[in-house]
Order: sequence, then C-alpha cells, then structure tokens
Amino acid sequence: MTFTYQINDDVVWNKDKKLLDKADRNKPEILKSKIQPVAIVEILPDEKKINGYKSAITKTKIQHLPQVLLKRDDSIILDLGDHYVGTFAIDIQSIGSPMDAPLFLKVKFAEVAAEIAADSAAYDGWLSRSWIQEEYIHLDVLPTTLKMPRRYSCRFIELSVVDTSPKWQVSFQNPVFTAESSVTMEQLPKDTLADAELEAICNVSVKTLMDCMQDVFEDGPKRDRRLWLGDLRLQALADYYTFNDVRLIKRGLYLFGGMTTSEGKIPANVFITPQLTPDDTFLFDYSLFFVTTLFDYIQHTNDVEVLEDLYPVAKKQIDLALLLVTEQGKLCLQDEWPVFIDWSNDFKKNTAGHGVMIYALKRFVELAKRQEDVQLQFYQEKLAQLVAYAKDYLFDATENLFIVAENEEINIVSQVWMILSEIMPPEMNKKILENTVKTLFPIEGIATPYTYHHVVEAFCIAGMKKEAVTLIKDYWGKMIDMGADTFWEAFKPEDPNFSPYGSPIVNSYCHAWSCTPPYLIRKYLLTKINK
Ligand code: RAM
Repeated sequence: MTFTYQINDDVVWNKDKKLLDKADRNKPEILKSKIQPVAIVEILPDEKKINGYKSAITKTKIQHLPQVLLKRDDSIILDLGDHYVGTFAIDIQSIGSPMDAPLFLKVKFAEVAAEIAADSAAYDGWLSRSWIQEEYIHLDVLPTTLKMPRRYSCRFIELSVVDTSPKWQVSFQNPVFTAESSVTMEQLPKDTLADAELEAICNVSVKTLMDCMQDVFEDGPKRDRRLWLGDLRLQALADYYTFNDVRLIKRGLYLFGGMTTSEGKIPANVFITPQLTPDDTFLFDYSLFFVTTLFDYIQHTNDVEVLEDLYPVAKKQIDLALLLVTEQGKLCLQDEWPVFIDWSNDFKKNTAGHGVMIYALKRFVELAKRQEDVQLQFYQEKLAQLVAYAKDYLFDATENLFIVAENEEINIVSQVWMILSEIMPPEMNKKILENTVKTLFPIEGIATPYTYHHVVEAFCIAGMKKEAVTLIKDYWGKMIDMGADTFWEAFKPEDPNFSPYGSPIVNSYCHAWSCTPPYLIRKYLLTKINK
C-alpha cells in the first residue's frame, strides 16, 4: 500500500485569469453553527471498534464540567456527539491559591476514539506528523478564553493538563465548537429510503460530504484539506443526488481548468491558500476525470457557459492522453504521468488505466458532438481503436476475464474499469463480473472506499443490483458497525485495524471519496430497494 510523492519543480504553469475569476465568483459562503459538547467520555479498548477503541460516557455530566478541577497529568475528554469541522473555544480559570506558574495544556482533537488513545510521539509514518491534531499551549494568565488557532476535524476534544502548580487547579467552562460547512442539512431531499440499513449508510455519507464541503470540496477536512480531482469527481456525483449545490463543482472545475502546465496538463490537486497554487503532482486518470466531471456537470446543469469555457481544457487532456496511444489502440503509460486507480501497488494497473481512457473518451466524444468539433471523427476513430485493442489483446475469451497484457495478471480493477467503460454487451459484462466474484472475491488487499465505489458501480452497470446492495452493506455498513460517524479514507474489511500510515493518528476518518453510497443507491438501486 504505497503512494509516492512526486516532485516536479521545473513545471511551468499557465494561470488563466478569466477562468480563475469565475472560480472566485463561485466561492461559497461558509455557514457556521455553534455546537456544545454532549458528554464527558472516556476511551476504552474494544476490539469490535475501529483501531480497537470506543468512547463511553462517564459518570460526570457535561453540565458539571466547571466543577471538575484538574491538576498535573489530569485530562478530560469532551464528546461533540457527532463529527464536525470548525474552530474551538473554551473558558479556563484557575481555582485555589494564586496562579504562581503558567498553565501548560495539551489539546488533542480526534475524529475517532482511537486517535485519543494513540501515542503521537510514537508515530513514525511517511506522512507528515504535522497532520496530528494536537497542540501544546502555555497560558500565563487565567481566567481567559482559549481560542484554538486552527480549524479542526473531530468528534472528541481531549484537554490534558501537563502542569499547573501544587497551589492551584484548573477549571474549564463554556466549550463551544463552531462548525463550518458551505451547505446545511436543510438542503437535502426529504424522502427516506425504505431500507433502514441503507438509509443509515446514506446519512453517514451526507455527513461526510457536508464536512468536506468547505471553500472547495476538500478530500478530507483533517487531511489533506485540499481539492483533488479524483475526489471532486465523486463528490460531485454524490452532491447531485443529495445537497444538489453545484457551486463548488463549478468552482472546482474552473480552478483546475484555470491552472494547467505550459503543455496544458491538469494537476492532480490544487492548493487554495495563501494563493491559488497547482500541486506539481500529475495522475493520468485524475487528469482525464476533468473531462468526465465536466461531462457529468453539463448533463446535470446544461450550463452552456461552463462548457464553452472549459471544453478546450477537456480536449487538451484527451489530446495529451492520446499521445500515449499507439495506432493499434494500445495505451502505453509513462512513469512521469502515473495512473492512480488505487493506492495499492500490489496489482498492475495498465488495463484499468485503459478502461479509464475509454470511459473518459466516450464522454468526451459526447461533448465534442455538442460542440460540433470538426475533429469529432478523429476522436471516434481513436475510441474505436482503443476498444478494439481492449477486446483483442486485453480480454481472455476462454476465462471471460480481462487480463493485464504484460504478465497475464487477472485483477479486480481491470474487470471493474472495463465494465465501467461499457465496451462489452450487457450479458458479457454480467458474465465477466460473475466470474470476478467467483475467482477474485472476497476482495482482498484493497483498502480504499474509492475502489469499492467502482466495484459497486460496476455491479450496477452489469445489472447485478443484489450484489451491489450487498457490497454497500458489507463495506460501508461495517464501517458504521465499527463506529463511523463519517466514512473513512481507508478501510480494509479483512484487516480492519490496517492503517496505510502505520498509525491511526494521521488517517483521515472523514474522507470525500467514501461519500458515494447516496449516488450509487439513488442512481441505480432505488426502485429495487423501495420494493
Ligand atoms: C491521498 C488523498 C486523496 C487522493 C489522493 C490520490 O493523498 O487521500 O483523497 O485523491 O491520495
């Protein structure tokens, strides 16, 4: 399970002011609401919960917080009752003899109970430890109102007194968490699903999406707090079926469209502060998802102005990708523009990448028709070549499964992306997925809701609705059983305590790419479920 950093610091960027101004005009207002903690809790081991810990309400009621006096090494954990993103403030005073030393306080914010239990000092993973939501603060004068400096993503807040002095103790009052998002729950459709388990999964999904909907669609409000194209694509799909607030989608498209390399390539993610900055990271599939995200947006809104503005950028992504396709229709991926597909590098991704190429080109051809592009026929021919190559060289007609040509490997992502690219007749798609279930299930070695999303969507495309529902319940439902208030960046059902970083403390437990069940359910499965 690896993801490699890219450093391409020699890239020359084009910034298109007209497009970036339009991104700016779609900047959302951040809505704020005051949340008070609902309980004082303790963290207890529980192997059934994520990473082995759960929270339990203590005997001390939250109303009695001011009466709890803390001294050296004492701590208290506040529970907001749900996951929120925002800022935190609390009143603090000293009780007892005069305050003859500063208060030394540690404040830790946690999305799940296990983060409180994790020892930050022991963290030794490859992601920056600066993502750990923990602050050490000296307060020279009490009483005061402590206003924490950052925006945090959490359900639990642990206040640990590193030291007072033997002469006095500390008391906390009026904890307030100001939750932030660019949408509210009032925007959601009012209907509920007949299936209670799926309804619960949808509720956690929309909370996940809402907490990621900030100034841009963030991938995770705890980490990386930025706009990634692969995440944007899925957030947009989920948004159409839930909040239906398209400003952030439009903003995201203009941000990516407005920042490209001198050759026209779109970065995999962008930073918004201190000024708009494209990341020097490039992913083949993420660049192509600009095209599909634009296609989905146009389908949903019919916004002609956006199409006029961004069609040339979409076309450029296709043109750059087609440079890697031979006359025969073979996609030859390059190391400097890797295909992501999934974090795991335990399987080869060439065939899945070929599937993404067809998936994106098909949608581009539809846009090209709308735009009456004079090169339409060229793209149609390229599409035909890619499809022919996939059928002739990437499909094992004896096994009825797609292979990776280089080593004849048969893996799940190849099947899934080839089904999603819809190159085979429906009956064959079904046969391929039935074989996939027979030979490659239960899924192993995949830890991302991102890939599970694509597996479920492949089931939907192949008409295997029962399997789709079962997988949604088994995967997303299991996260709820294990304590999810919002869905996670990583989850490996066969090894639930797995962390891609060696410690839960830098995992994101509210992650955009896990929020898609409402899209999957409402687009493909609703009639089935409501029967
Ligand atoms: C990680 C994030 C993000 C994802 C990229 C590829 O940094 O989890 O969501 O899109 O990987």
